[in-house]
Amino acid sequence: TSMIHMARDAVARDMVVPHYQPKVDLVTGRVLGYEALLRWRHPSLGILPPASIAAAFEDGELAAALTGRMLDAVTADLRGWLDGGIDPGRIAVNAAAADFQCGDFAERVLERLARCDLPPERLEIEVTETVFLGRGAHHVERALDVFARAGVRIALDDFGTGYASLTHLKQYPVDVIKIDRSFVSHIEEDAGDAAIVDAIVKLGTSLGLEVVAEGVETEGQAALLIGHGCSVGQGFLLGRPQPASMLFPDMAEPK
Ligand code: G
Ligand code: G
Ligand code: NA
Ligand code: MN
Repeated sequence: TSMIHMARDAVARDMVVPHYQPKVDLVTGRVLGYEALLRWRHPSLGILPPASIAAAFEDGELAAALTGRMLDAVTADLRGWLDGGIDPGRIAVNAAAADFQCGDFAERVLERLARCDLPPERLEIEVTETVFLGRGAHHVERALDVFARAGVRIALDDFGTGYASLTHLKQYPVDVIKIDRSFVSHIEEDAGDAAIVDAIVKLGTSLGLEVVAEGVETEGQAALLIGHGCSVGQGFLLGRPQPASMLFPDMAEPK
């Protein structure tokens, strides 16, 4: 498809850039880290969201190439920040189901970190439950164990929208669950959504996990989340995804 061609082009011509969205302590306002979100810098159309190349994430080779580009960019940015005396906290990168097909995804990631002399604790890998269903599913358990032993944290993204989530929490070394935006958006007016958020927070907390609310857009939502015991959030209220150069404007852009 033309989308696949566009994605190949983006990879080949190095037009993949991360935008960083802060993860914030809802009580103190402190930034705890950032999620790197893929953006495609199109030569004439400008900055495009990942939906514009969504099909690429279904293609094993391309998806892995896109994640590789993201990891290269993120490790370079992180190295630059640390060298410049800036502590951006922990950086999360999204992995697709296809990333696990190669069987040595975790080793490849750790190698990239080592090459930039970055501690694995600086990185978080976000996966959705689709990784447990994709073609690389049989590699996922070992990969997550390799990450866990190295100190890379694992976040379960879009939590609550998949299936068999509870088994996954028990079976895999998950550190963080991210409550899907669809539950958070209506927490103020929908008692059902509020009950689901409350249950996820209780579940995560009692399992010793960090619980992050996605898509926090209003002060009212933030206040309710704190009331439900969820003290970490991400969303437009707290900060929009921004290019590296705009995160720490006092610092020269890392080369
Ligand atoms: O802003 P947003 O449009 O970035 O993201 C849309 C979707 O794309 C989200 O579900 C997000 O998790 C996913 N996504 C963003 N960046 C990446 C990436 O680098 N790799 C993968 N696999 N998914 C990403
Ligand atoms: O699936 P994932 O959680 O990685 O999706 C991240 C996506 O959500 C990105 O497209 C990002 O731009 C978007 N996003 C982040 N914060 C908000 C928000 O507060 N509201 C909405 N509608 N989208 C958000
Ligand atoms: Na994500
Ligand atoms: Mn999500």
